[in-house]
Amino acid sequence: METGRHGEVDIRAEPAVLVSVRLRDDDADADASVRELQALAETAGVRVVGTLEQRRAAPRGKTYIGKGKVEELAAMCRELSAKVAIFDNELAPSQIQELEKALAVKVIDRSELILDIFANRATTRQAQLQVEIAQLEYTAPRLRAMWSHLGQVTGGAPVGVGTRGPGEQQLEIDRRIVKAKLDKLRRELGEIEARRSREVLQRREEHFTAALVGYTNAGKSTLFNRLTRGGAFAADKLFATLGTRVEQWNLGGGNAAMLSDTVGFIQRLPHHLVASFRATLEDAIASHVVLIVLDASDRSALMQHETVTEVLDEIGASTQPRILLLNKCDRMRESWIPEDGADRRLEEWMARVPDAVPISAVTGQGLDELAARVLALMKGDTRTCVLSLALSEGRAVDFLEKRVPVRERRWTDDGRVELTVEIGRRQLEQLLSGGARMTVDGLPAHEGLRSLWPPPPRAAPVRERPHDSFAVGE
Ligand SMILES: Nc1nc2c(ncn2[C@@H]2O[C@H](COP(=O)(O)OP(=O)(O)OP(=O)(O)O)[C@@H](O)[C@H]2O)c(=O)[nH]1
Ligand SMILES: [Mg+2]
Repeated sequence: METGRHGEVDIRAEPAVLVSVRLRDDDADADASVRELQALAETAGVRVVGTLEQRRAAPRGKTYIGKGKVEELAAMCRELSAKVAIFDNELAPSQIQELEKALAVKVIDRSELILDIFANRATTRQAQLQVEIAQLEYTAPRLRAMWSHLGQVTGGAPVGVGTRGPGEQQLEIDRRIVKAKLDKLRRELGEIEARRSREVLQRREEHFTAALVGYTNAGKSTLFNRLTRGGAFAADKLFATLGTRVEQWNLGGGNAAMLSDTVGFIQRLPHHLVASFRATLEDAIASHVVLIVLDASDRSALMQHETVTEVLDEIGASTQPRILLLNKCDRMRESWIPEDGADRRLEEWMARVPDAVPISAVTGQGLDELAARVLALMKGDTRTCVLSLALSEGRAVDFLEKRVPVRERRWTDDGRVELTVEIGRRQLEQLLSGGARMTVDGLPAHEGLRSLWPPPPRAAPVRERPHDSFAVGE
């Protein structure tokens, strides 16, 4: 079925002009935005033949850009034989209609471009469904504009409030078809998500989980492949990764965490996509620690960092510790030197976020420190205590011998072993939640745990948050 994307555009086939309107006099941001639109267009396979920029205090209602600019753009499209104009700004359906009429080319906006990239990249069923739902939701409101437009060009009955021309009837039919299709897709996606959700929670129960998150192209998949046995697709493209991958990450000393790699973020992500991809980000939301991968060599690193922390807060990944990784340290020098010639970017980041870790996923710089930091978080606060276990608790004894410094061993006559260990809180909790039976300093295990790490005198008031069930018990 034709979903009414105001006439399907194969944006890869036709030469395109990029249009960027700067609403504020904020050059740094606007430059980054134009560069990003360019990168998005390249990723989508668009052949860009020209770029038009305009400064405006506010968008002009009917066509977004001013009348003179519309004429200039029309002339530019004619001269360059462009068939598509891609706007960096979000356009209303009626603005697209007006612009297409005036320019005689296809007009799409940034959201639609991103949706197009996602649609071409989605390989898992979950990602495909997410994209399809977002596209239907995004284009459904445009149906009215499309049909009223059609009414005019075909000379059909005028379509306005209170009239029911042929376009209006068709619109109703299309709406119903779209709604039925959306219901069906949402049901299928719901089933996949429920299954994934169970997996995520189970993984969290059984392992210490770390999630790589960050702006698109920051180097998450490259880092993931370096830290684990790999398998993630990494490329110099925006949105190379659209699904989630999880692999074991050896932290040293027999300790391992489960590491996840996922879809990257971008500023002004179409909000339908955020909603659709929330489930893909579930690993990050539920993880014990969030590792923010930042391309510190990128000129827009500040904006990218802001975007990432905003999205993390928005999706509810705000209870666990975050570690900022200043990636691509190896190419700081070659990437860009500030005007005064002195590159102090790393120092500035370290001043801003003192516990950030400079790394390079390519050369391996800083990755030992990263593992040590995550291991420390995984162990939690350590204490020395005596654990007494029945010899039949083979798995637990094995865990302790492999992962925890054991200071003393004593076998008692009643078939038990007493181990004096230096153990982290999380490790002890993990043993107990795995069903190990033991005493801690002669006390029943949970009582012993509480006496080693007494709860704070009065619990802080619990704030209502949708994801409190995932809160980390560090
Ligand atoms: N020089 C250098 N390049 C890097 C480093 N890390 C990643 N890259 C390059 O950056 C590009 C993007 O890497 P990816 O790992 O695909 O990035 P990503 O964050 O997974 O991107 P998305 O999946 O699109 O969100 C690739 O060309 C990598 O080779 C690094 O530490 N140094
Ligand atoms: Mg990736």
